[in-house]
Amino acid sequence: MNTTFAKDIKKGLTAEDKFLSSKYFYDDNGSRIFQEIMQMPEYYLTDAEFEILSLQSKQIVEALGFSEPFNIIELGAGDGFKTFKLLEYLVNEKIEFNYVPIDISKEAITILSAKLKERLPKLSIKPRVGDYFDILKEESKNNIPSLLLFLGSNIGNYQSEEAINLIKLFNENMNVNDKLLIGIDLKKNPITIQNAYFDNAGVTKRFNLNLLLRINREFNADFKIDDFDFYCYYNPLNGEVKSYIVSLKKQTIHIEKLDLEVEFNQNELIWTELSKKYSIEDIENLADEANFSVKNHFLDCKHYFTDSLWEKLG
Ligand code: AVI
Repeated sequence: MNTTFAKDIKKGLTAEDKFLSSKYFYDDNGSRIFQEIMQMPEYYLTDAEFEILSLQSKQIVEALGFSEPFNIIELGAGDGFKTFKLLEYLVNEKIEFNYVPIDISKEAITILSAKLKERLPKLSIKPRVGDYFDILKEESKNNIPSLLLFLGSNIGNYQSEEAINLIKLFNENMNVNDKLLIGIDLKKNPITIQNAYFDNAGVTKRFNLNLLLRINREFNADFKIDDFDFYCYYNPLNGEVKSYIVSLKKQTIHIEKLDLEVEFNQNELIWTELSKKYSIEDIENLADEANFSVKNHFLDCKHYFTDSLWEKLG
């Protein structure tokens, strides 16, 4: 049994205001649904970041200012689809570098490596499966200049304090002058944001409810999916999209392997996800707090998204 997951379910479902963390969305099925989300026209984030890396790779590489061979270390590489454009540019320009994709999913890393070997045979790739920080610490010891990639607006899924702590941890495991390219979704017309998360086809609803199916499977629970719905809203005042699972009736759920019964009132919520949006000023404050200086913001043409380049200060 996954014991941290077990503890988190117990804690979240016995709390006054129920919650479950979106980090548990990504079992094999959830990862597949997330791929579907990234292909939805409403989910502009993926296209915007793809555009940045397709059209501005040259500028990004020039801004790095590395004069010797370097490492590109990608945290949570996933399918590596976006990164491909940056890698392709570097290979075509015959710039010497080594690509180190890190992911906790062995399956994701195997698929990514196979795909890259086929499409970019000249790429030097050193895939790693495991915990970001263990690997980052190891890599920083060999003193090769490094560019860390933390793309896809993953930082948006962390609450303010956690986001700062995570970036501070990146900083502690980097060398002075190393760079971080961080993908962040920007504040924009609230309707555009709302539509990206409350999609008409209900893909994001499936993504959320899959978490209940996962708990059924891994902990012998009896959530009936039809008795739950999905709700989310964007608050433009604080930049937060919050997502919830809604119990459609008063019901009791049994989670056998946790020896737990969970009571739900009609319309009771489980908070599942935060997807935070930032302004450029918010981003600069975040960098500042974690001892980085911001070198550039690379925006897409609609100014929906930024890949911001930060440098670790001495
Ligand atoms: C992975 N993460 C940045 C996505 C986001 O936009 O918060 C996950 C997601 N949730 C709903 N749609 C996409």
